[in-house]
Parts: sequence; C-alpha cells; structure tokens
Amino acid sequence: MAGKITFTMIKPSAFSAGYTGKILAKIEEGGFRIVTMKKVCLTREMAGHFYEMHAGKPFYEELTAFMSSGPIVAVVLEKENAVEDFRQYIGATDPAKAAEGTIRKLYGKNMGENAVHGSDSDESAEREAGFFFAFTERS
Ligand code: 3AN
Repeated sequence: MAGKITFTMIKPSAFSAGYTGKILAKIEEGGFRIVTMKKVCLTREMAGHFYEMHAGKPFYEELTAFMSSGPIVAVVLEKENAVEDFRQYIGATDPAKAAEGTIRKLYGKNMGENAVHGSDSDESAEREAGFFFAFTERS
C-alpha cells in the first residue's frame, strides 16, 4: 500500500545506548514501512545544514554538536498520514511530557537527547529524505 513518507533519525544517544533494534521494531509495529535506511556519521557542518531552520535559536549549537557526536540511523518511512501519525507515535519533543508508551517516553532522556527525529510536514519530510537519500534509493 503506497502512502506518504516521513523521515526519522535515531539520534546518537539512542544509537550508542543500543536502542536501534528496539526502536525500529516499534516503528514497524506502528504500521510504518521502512522504505530505506542507513547509518551515518554527521559532521557538525552537515548537522548545521539539516537543522538550518533552527539557526540562531538558543539550542542550535548544542543540537548540532550533539547530532554530530556519534552515528545516527537515517530512515525514510511510509504510511498513510505518515507525518502526523509518526509525530503522535514518537510523542512530545520533551520526553518528560511524552505520552506513556511513545518512543520518546521509552527511549528519550531530555529535549535534545529525545531518541528520534520526526518530520513536521510533508515538505520537511521530502527535504529531509532528500538530504540523506537519492531518489533512486527510495523504492
Ligand atoms: P521536534 O523534533 O519535536 O519537531 P523541534 O523541531 O521544535 O522539535 O526541534 C528540533 C530539535 O531540536 C528537537 N528534536 C530537539 O532535539 C531539539 N530541541 C528543541 N527544543 C530544544 C530545547 N529547548 N533544548 C534542547 N534541544 C531542543
């Protein structure tokens, strides 16, 4: 079943804690199809480009330092209503405020180290998927 896409990253803290398998299993249990994925070590510059809409915000330097501190897993997901459903599924940005059972509640530590990224719109999902993957890798 073809659906819309969203993009997620398993963040360095979750990857280094060994949560990648559990998080991917939970994502699939939620009905999201893994379209493509890869492990990547972002440079500070790459992280800066990915989060460029946040440039100038108080947490930007900390965020880009963190996201380039170790490997991440970049994943394109497909599902009907993918962006909105995935944001519901992962929970609030702050793991302390995330609903019980959500990925950020289960595996997040704080606002920055919140286990996973989730696109905030269809346009962001396309941009973010395109940041990591060529169109030919997305089938
Ligand atoms: P979300 O990922 O839930 O859409 P955004 O877009 O507001 O959240 O923020 C992007 C990323 O920046 C978040 N995933 C989070 O890791 C980080 N972030 C947001 N707000 C803060 C903050 N106040 N302190 C530290 N990191 C933050």
